[in-house]
Amino acid sequence: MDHQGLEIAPGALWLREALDRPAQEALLAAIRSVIAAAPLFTPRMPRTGKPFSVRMTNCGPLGWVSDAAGYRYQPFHPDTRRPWPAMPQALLALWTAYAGGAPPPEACLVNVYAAAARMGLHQDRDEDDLTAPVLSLSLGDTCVFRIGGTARADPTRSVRLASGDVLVLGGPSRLAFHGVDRVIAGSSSLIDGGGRINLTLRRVTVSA
Ligand code: MD3
Ligand code: FE
Repeated sequence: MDHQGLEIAPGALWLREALDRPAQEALLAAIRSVIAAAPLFTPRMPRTGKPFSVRMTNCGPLGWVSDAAGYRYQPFHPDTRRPWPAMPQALLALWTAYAGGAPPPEACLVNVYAAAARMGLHQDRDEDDLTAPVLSLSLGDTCVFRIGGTARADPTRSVRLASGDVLVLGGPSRLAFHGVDRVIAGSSSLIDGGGRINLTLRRVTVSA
């Protein structure tokens, strides 16, 4: 696991095909077991209750959930009320390789995109520790990912995130606005029936 990466925004490192096909297949199988234990759910916007187009679940000690009551991290699944399953070892290995010595990740969000799903431009700031980077891994169909600056009106650039690509968002990019404009159907053979899965590893709490 050694990769130079391309800096697509200050502190945002794009590691193309950081995982080869066999490693992607192994990780996909691990994520299928996560989903079997912690079924996908549809997050909803706070207040309005409007559903996201992405479905999601989590693994690790904490999971991010969103419903009419608000956004939060919690240690259990919102429907089953059971603890989230453990993070696959392969994800912890990626964190060790690329997160620059940050304390271990506590949450891995699993976002599942059908062909028409997208994610509007947003910032991720629900974590208490905003000094650790976020690490993202893409599986399946390529998407058009957009990243800007720390103000919503800042200029953006887009890159196509393909299966096996890792993004490390540290430094100023940790608070950059970002989103997924669209998924390119038919661009990968990894997932039967198509679609895209994105995994984001996060440190949530400030370690002692
Ligand atoms: C930049 N996920 O889960 S991954 C999210 O493809 C999220 O599912 C997108 O945005 C997805 O919050 C984008 C790349 C990513 C993830 C987290 C970031 C970029 C980020 C946090 C801060 C800045
Ligand atoms: Fe995000």
